[in-house]
Amino acid sequence: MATRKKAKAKSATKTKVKAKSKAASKKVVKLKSKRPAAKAAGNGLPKPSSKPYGQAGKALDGVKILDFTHVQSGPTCTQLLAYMGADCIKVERPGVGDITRGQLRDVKGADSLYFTMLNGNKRSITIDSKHPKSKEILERLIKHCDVLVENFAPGALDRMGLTWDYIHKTNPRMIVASVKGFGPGPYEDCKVYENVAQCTGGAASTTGFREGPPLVTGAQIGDSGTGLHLAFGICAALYQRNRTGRGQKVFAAMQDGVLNLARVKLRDQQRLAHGPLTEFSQYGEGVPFGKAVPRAGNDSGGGQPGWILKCKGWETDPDAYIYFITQAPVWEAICDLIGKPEWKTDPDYAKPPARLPRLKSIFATIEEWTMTKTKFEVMDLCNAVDIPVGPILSMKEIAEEKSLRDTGTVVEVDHPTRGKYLTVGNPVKMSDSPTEVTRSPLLGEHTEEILTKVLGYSGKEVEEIKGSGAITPPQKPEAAAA
Ligand code: CAO
Repeated sequence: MATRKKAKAKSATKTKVKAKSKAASKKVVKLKSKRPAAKAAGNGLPKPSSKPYGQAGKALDGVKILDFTHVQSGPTCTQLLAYMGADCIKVERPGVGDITRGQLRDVKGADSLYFTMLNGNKRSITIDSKHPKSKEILERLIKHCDVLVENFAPGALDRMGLTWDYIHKTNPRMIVASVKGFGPGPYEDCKVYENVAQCTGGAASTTGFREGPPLVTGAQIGDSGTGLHLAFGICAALYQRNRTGRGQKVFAAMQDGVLNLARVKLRDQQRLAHGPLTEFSQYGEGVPFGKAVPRAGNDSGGGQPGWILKCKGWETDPDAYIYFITQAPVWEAICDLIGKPEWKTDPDYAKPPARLPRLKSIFATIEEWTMTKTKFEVMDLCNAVDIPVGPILSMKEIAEEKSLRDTGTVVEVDHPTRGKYLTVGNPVKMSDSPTEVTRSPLLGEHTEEILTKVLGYSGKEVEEIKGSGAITPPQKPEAAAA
């Protein structure tokens, strides 16, 4: 019975579809003469732009971000979106601003590099979000923007009155994107900084040398890494909104972000159940494995063994080292280059499994060769025969590297109070959405511009708002008395 019902319904639908498609095909024929081909193709996309690449606007042109971020994780996310063309309106506390403006200051009276390098391409408005008058300003901002991004401590946004229910009611199209330290669970209410995330996301326990304590890494995988994850989620939510018409919550926990980047270590944890991790030098040294993935020093995390080796000058230059990968397909080239041609046929060295128990002595032999050359000479000689190696580049060398300047990965920006500084441009290059990096805003630099040009307040209203104290720093007691 049910099957027959289904069949009936199916045939009814078929008839409807047929009728519809008949009507539609009639319509298409009618439109064909008037409409461009892309429309007629029915893929929903506009006709391909005839403008040259790079001159058809930016990827996120028209996207408006209400940026409630501070410190590093959130600002990384919104800076990337701004690099892609989004209009990023950063809300800061009057007189104070993002705490990083004053942290690790190198130039007296100027915003720190910590702040300037994470807040380029944005506009700054100061609003005391807890002031009664600010409710109306924030409401206008919420109605105007597409995405609210925040990385306050858990509960802080709600305490400002900006709950999901309120935001969603005010602007159902608004995407609300948050970074927090942890997802739901025992630690969900905790404040979290970079290294807390590295330690709880599996990075620290697997970084460092076996004999030493856990180590954090210099790359900000907890902060910038999670900002990057959040930016990805926001772009996907914007895309989905094109179909659904509604916003959604986008949430990235720093612990999850770090774990995602440490995924190969969770892989190794499961492999441990089936025997020792043979690519770890610990295996060759005969040191038994414990219950959890150990720290692997400079062992390669993949299937091609590698290690960091000294190069000429290592006695005085802390960065005169190179990462050397004994990639199996180029093993014979390695043997020739380091003067060990006999290893090509020696059964103890010729095949990768035979090499695994003796990696330590193999790398010691290769190091005897690398120590006779500078890291750049090793790089040139190895790459000439397709051996993958990586010189340890210091931050000084990276800052001065011409090719990174040429590609816009390292950019020099001018700033009114601190002068010229270097920042990292967009690490993602897009052929039709070029990035122009602009300096970070001064605190509240765009407050009036945003109130009048974006939110439509009159000059008189702006003066009233100023007088209310909603966008100005609270008066010091002495000043108030004077
Ligand atoms: N007007 C008025 N008040 C404002 C304001 C504004 N424009 N902007 C922020 N505030 C208030 C907040 O409302 C909050 O007040 P309450 O706690 O009284 O409600 C207060 O400033 C402090 O916010 P916070 O708790 O987020 O800041 P913190 O310095 O104490 O903590 C941090 C910083 C990073 C630990 C915390 O924000 C956090 O855990 N964030 C989530 C995880 C994260 O992103 N960590 C990465 C940080 S980068 O290393």
